[in-house]
Amino acid sequence: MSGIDLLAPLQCASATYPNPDYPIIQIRHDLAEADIALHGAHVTSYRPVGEKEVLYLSPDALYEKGTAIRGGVPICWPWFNAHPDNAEMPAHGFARNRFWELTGASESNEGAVLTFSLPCNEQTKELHPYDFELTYKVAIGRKLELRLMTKNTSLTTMPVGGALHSYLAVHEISRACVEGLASVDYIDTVGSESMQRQQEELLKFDQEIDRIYFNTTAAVSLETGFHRLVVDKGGSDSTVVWNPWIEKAAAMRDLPDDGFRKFVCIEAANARADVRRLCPEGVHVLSQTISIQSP
Ligand code: TA6
Repeated sequence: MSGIDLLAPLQCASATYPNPDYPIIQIRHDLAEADIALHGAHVTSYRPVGEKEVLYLSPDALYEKGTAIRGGVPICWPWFNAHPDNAEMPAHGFARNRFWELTGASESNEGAVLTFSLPCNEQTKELHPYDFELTYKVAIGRKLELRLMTKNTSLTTMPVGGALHSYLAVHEISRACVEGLASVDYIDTVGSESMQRQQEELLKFDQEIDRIYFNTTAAVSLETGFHRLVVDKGGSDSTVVWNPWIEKAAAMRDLPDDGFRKFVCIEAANARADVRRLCPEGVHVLSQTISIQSP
């Protein structure tokens, strides 16, 4: 039985939210199930029918206006990580910290498609002094397809950075492995000094990993211990891979101390030199497609 239950109350481990002011959209389709919080247009769960959950969602995630949900797919926009000029600004921009509008929902034999929009207003202009149209299309089926479309409706050129910051569930971090970045140069941002290095064949996890791979448009694969995921992208020449490891995880109030063992973030990004500059009426689409590789 298929269905899109719009604006269902949130049920989560840390609290039960009968609060209609924090709605979750629940998609139950013959091919896949997913949950999307209106806050941040935040996909918090995606599971093809007959498969295990693809996304990691922290059991300690906070569901409150202004705070990004820890896990799922946070939308980092219109900048990645720290604001380039003003350290007072929220990390990863403001799209993930406010309520979006649901502007479309449809379903077919292939799955369900939902469209969201983030209004441009005086509050956003205080953070990002431009007029824009920001639309997010989420297609749920045998794949999870995410498309973030930015249109510059200002009269001046607008910088657009960010990432689709996907938390991918793994059985045990020490057995997770990323393929597809061999020989790609990256910026290692762990520690006080960023270093440029080159990736060896496989990326495995035995320490904090916080890397911006640049000049790469390649799809990558992740061996999760549950399944092998293929993570493809568009509109991005930089891929970010992150795991906070022990110390950083212990310092995060919305992540269990051992939560780092259960996810790898693989992000389609426009980071550092890959920030786009949109002329008036220009459009940029950042996309990511996540699928389970069939055996
Ligand atoms: O994507 C990697 C990263 O930029 C890390 O440096 C870390 O800050 C992570 O994002 C999570 O950021 P958040 O603001 O969600 O805690």
